[in-house]
Amino acid sequence: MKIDKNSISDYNSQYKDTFEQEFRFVSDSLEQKGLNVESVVKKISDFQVAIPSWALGAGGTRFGRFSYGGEPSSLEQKLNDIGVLNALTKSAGAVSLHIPWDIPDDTQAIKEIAESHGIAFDAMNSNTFQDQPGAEETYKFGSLNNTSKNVRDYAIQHNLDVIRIGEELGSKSLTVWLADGANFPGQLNFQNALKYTEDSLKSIYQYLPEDWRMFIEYKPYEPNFYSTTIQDWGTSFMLANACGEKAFTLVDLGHHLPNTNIEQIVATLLLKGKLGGFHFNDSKYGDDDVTVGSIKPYALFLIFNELVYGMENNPQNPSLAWMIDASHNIKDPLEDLLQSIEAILIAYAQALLIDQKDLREAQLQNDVVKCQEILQDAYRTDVRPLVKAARLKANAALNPLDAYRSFEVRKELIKERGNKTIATGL
Ligand code: LRH
Ligand code: MN
Repeated sequence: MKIDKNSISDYNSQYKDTFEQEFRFVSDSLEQKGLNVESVVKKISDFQVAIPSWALGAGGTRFGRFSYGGEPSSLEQKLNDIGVLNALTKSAGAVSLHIPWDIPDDTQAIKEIAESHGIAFDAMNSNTFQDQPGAEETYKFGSLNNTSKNVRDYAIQHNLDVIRIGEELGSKSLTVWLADGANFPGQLNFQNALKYTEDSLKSIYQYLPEDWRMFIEYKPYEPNFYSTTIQDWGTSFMLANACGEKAFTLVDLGHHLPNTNIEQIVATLLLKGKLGGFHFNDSKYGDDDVTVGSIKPYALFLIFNELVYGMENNPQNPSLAWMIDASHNIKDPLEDLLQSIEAILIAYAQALLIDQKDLREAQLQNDVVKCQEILQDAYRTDVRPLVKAARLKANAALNPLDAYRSFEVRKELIKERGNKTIATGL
């Protein structure tokens, strides 16, 4: 299933007039406030978020999985599905692969397919949280933190294999997330577990190509329910510093205990030049991995406020890796991803409307009320016409989700692939 430019412009033609009215209304009021609308629209259209290769099929939980029909059953088909997302949004110009779920059979062919859809290869993800058939070692009691040197070496070697595959594809970064931890008090010597993890990460870091980065992803719990060795941003930050200047902390929005102030963590990591990137999703309780902006859109906006500030004031922090990490238990995976992309672009656009100079002055005067008014004025602005303008500029669909439905993409995919295909991943 491929969506060509003409279908997109035909589709847009029916919405052009309404869009122009909406856009003129919001851009006039923003220009009156002295905002450069054109530069905001440019920043939105330049924003590319990587699609997780493990979230193109129906996700599931231990209580069940409801298949979705037309799911991609190969890496080629996954790239074609991301191609559909990118044709509709022109914001999904990258994929983040998970190994071994997505080992390319023919690297050259995979690169050509990706290129044909304008998709780059973002961070590679290693997997030392599952045993593969015929595996020489088991990760049941951990991987990089395991008391067995054989298991640690086995896990280190896997990460080196992932880097090698990534190099062939043109990726420039490795994400390491470890399920390592314990389910019961007394099960683990915390200090040894952390020392083994640090030494193992350093071993992987030594093999990191010169122009690569390593992202260390933290998580408080699951699948271990008493302790996780890399449980929070502080531990990841400490390990990234121990490894070196090419190692950074990766913030998965779902990996925080309830009511954690994530925007403050983001500000701290930016100041220290150690923020590598994001796994965007949303959650109400745990690592729910639901649609971005579906539960706490204001929290996402506050995070983007820190990111916009950081991108203007923290040259010490390199450019960030933007990735989605979600699981689709009941929604059409592609519709869910389109909603997540929309939520990310809206939060970014709202944050770009914040008058950072005004905010700084109000903060210096401790005018607490004015500080909140400045933030909420931006948050309460309907920026959707700006996001649409960015799409039109990139020949994408004005309303990607509506276009997806009017092109009957899922129906086409089921016709092509049938109802029984199952995508690798979560
Ligand atoms: C762990 C995680 C990690 C991935 C996995 C698919 O919860 O967020 O980023 O490896 O999900
Ligand atoms: Mn993640």
